[in-house]
Amino acid sequence: MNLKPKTSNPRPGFIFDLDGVIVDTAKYHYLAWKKLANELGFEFTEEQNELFKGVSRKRCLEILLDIGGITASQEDFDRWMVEKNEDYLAYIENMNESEILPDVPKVLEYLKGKGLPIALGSASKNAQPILEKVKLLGYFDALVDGNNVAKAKPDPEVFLIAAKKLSAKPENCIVFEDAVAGIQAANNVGMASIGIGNVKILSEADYNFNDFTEISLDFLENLIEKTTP
Ligand code: B16
Ligand code: MG
Repeated sequence: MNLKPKTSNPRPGFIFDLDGVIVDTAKYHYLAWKKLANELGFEFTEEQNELFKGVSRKRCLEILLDIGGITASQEDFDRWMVEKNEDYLAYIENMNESEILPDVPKVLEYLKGKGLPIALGSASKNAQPILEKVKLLGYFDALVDGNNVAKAKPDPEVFLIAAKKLSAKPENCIVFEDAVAGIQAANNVGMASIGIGNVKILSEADYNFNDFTEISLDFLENLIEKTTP
């Protein structure tokens, strides 16, 4: 009998960013930062808020203070970090499933149905309670968020930890991101990058979609074959 050794394709790993990909929490981050800016005596526009996408809370405050031309003591800095987060938590307190971005559950359901591993790769320290509020936590095999990483995107640390937790090789991972820094982080380690949002801003991504309604199941099927040949 000719017994050939069994070979199997490597498993793809799917990694989702949170804010701007799964839920539109950017508007709540904006309101909380704007409130702080106004209290400190200056304006903060939605356009400036674009700079804050995918960026850690600490870095956001540094940018905000630069915009306002404010030099803060360590004590003030720490107090404003807490204040912003408390305001943000108040905004998201009543979040529910209605705030999931369109067709995200369709994609998660499809991947789950195929038994493919899914991770979260987010800069937010509030990721888990948000996933609980919108009732999507059960789809995720691993959560990697702002509490688990030392280096911010575009450093790939968050996605590399996620790949490891999914037992997937980086080159077999597929990342959904709405921030340029996140796309760069995925590209830096050879992960397939899918930009969700404005193609002009996310032109470095391997694939671009305005949102998940544009992502067909055929596209995902082909992508899985390409990523795990
Ligand atoms: P938190 P993501 C990021 O989440 C947001 O895009 C960014 O605006 C925010 O400052 C950062 O999380 C930290 O959030 O204050 O909740 O820890 O897009 O990487 O999922
Ligand atoms: Mg994001």
